[in-house]
Amino acid sequence: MMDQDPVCVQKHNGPVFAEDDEVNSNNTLPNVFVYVKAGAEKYVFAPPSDPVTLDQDGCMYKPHVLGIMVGQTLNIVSSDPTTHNIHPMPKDNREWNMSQPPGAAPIEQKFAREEVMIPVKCNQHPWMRAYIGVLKTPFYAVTGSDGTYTIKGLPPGDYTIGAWTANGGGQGQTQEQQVSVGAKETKTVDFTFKAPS
Ligand SMILES: [Cu+2]
Repeated sequence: MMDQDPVCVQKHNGPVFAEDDEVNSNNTLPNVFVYVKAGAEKYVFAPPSDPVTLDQDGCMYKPHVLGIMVGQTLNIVSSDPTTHNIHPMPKDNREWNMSQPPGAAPIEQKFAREEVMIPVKCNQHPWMRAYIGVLKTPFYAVTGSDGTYTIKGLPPGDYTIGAWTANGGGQGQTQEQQVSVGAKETKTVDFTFKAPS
């Protein structure tokens, strides 16, 4: 229900559904954050100079789930003619909230520590949610509309792969699996989540 802000309603032609419990047409999940949870600590990576963009469009965060590296710039923009108030709610990073009126400059922020996941809300629109995974390595991905993900460039070794989804009746779910990767080897790691009861 977006009725409290007519500007938000205007951008949608029909009903809008909660993104957290979305399921793909092939019964897989989008917006699962998959990442190397352990095993890559000995490698040091500089954050990319390219920012990660978080847009607010139709009073929804796009993307709904994103990964970013420690020290990489998060570039927050708005495509809406209404005021948003972006409010990440971390446990291990600094908490802040900033208003962004229509036409305001992008907001640039960085995260100093690893954290999976940081929920983001909007203090103006209670339905708005995004989730940010912050890592020291570039080894993460978010599943798309076919439920797949790809993590490339992992050096040979033994790793713990973590997976997080908001799907789960408001609680979210996490899983992990072990995998060994050899040189130039490709491995498949599938996760199966339960439907919320
Ligand atoms: Cu908002």
